[in-house]
Amino acid sequence: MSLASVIVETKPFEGQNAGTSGLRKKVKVFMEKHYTENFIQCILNTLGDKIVGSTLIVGGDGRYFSKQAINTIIRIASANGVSKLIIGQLGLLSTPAVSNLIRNQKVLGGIVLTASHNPGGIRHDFGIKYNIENGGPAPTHFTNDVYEHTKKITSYKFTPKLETDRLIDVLGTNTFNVDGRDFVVEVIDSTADYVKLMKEIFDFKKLRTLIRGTEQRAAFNVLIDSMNGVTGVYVRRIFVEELGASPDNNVFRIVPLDNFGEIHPDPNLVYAKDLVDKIQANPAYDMGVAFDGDGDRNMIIGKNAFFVTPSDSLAVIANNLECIPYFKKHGVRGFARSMPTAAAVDRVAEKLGKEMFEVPTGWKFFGNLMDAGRLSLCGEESFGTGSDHIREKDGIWAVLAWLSIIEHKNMSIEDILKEHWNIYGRNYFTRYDYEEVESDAADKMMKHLENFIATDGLIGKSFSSNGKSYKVAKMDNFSYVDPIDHSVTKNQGVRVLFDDGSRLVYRLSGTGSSGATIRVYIDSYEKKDVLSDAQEMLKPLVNIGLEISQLKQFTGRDAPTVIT
Ligand code: VG1
Ligand code: CO
Repeated sequence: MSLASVIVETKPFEGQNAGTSGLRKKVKVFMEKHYTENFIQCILNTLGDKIVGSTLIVGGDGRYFSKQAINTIIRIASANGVSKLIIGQLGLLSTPAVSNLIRNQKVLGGIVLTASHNPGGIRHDFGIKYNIENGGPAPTHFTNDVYEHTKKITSYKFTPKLETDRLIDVLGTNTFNVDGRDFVVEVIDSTADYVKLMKEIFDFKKLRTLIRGTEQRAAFNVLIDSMNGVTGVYVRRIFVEELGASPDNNVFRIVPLDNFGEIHPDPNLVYAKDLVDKIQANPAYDMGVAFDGDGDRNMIIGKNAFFVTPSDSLAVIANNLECIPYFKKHGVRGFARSMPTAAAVDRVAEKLGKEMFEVPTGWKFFGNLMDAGRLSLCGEESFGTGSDHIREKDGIWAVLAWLSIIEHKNMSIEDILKEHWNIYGRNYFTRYDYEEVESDAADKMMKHLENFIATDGLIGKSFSSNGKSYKVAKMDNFSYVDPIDHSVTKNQGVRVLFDDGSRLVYRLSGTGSSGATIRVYIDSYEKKDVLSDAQEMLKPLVNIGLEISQLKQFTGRDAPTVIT
């Protein structure tokens, strides 16, 4: 039977513009009549003629409203002439798995249904992100085009009679006829392709020996926390089934829940406190790991919850790539980090004679460099690490990379870090987040800072706190020229650069769904004194950062919501 599509009249909604990583709003906003439909149609409108006969990947972290959104996508895509949708079973695909599928199935792109580390459930956040042919997040010019479409949309195409009920629950291929054309929905195993990729990159045999132990070497005891997010299904397949980890003692919260069990699925010391407590309480654990909702972020801690900053994690991986088979085979090109990320990896790049890039916050800025063959490994201070095996950051990849290094070096995480600092010195780093600040107050604070830039007001000025003094050498608002397509991205964060190389960065988050989140990044390099407590070490700079920005005065906040 052929199904007929219809044209549904609609009106534009305000504010359908992507932030750092897709459109993120409260679930109740996505539930408004036509809201989700409009946005999906506008993605397809932006793709234009390419959409007819195309294949798209669809999946996400399984958060509340995913199923409804997938049903909408099926009905709108079919009506617009898309030939095929490849959907993860139950709608589950981690963000890295989507990136991989787009690449290995050689399709036009993918729609990722996630608000990542933002909380989920009916009262919380939902998100939609489009990834392009290379598997990476759509670049700014694309998301700007989508936004322009959302401002003038008058109708969308829809196939109302296409029966989607339970369609994504069962593996298999379903063929429909819409307006006389075949339209296929293929429901695939969420993990198969991704597991295959990981097996090509890493030596699973060695890693299994590490996890299980041998007669000569005790088992390396990990505790992996999926925080009730989508990585649970991958953790079970990879760590339990392939690498022999114990389902009872080595993994927890590995069943994806649509509200993440009402926790904030953000792997940092505050929101992954359960993991930190468990590792602290049980010294038998050698490593603790947590992921975010959609599986692109990772946090690594060692025995007794020894914390590895993501900036250091990146540098250590960069310094040890030779123990990962993928890099032996493909060679190592350049390295990159987002601007607020501490420069630990820069020192490794210098020593190894690799190109080093500093890009704005957000993974979309790494894609061009990877496609041009200039970038192998990159990361962000926000718990994102990844390589050119795909075009998204990849939490599970990062953990397998760490395990490969540990297997190779036969050292504890803490000792690996200490060895690294002894060679390279240490970038002490901390980030203060002030979440859900009143937008107006946050804007005023940023204006106040920009005013210093405009007037050169701070250059040459010294600030002191707790007996330490810092002199401002330079101040700017970071802007980036893409070395490949020469596009310019401005206003990516106010930087105060001191003459000893220490640094303060201020920016507003682009992933929140209400109010504003102010992020203050504090970074200071020490050549010799590498074993101090980071918070103690950075206290003076933090105080100076608060003084310069007058954050308390503008926002009324005495303390940050999260310190990393
Ligand atoms: C945050 C992080 C950024 C990351 C982005 C998406 O953005 O700071 O480094 O790329 O989240 O990560 P912002 O604009 O809120 O600072 V995810 O795992 O939320 O897709
Ligand atoms: Co994420």
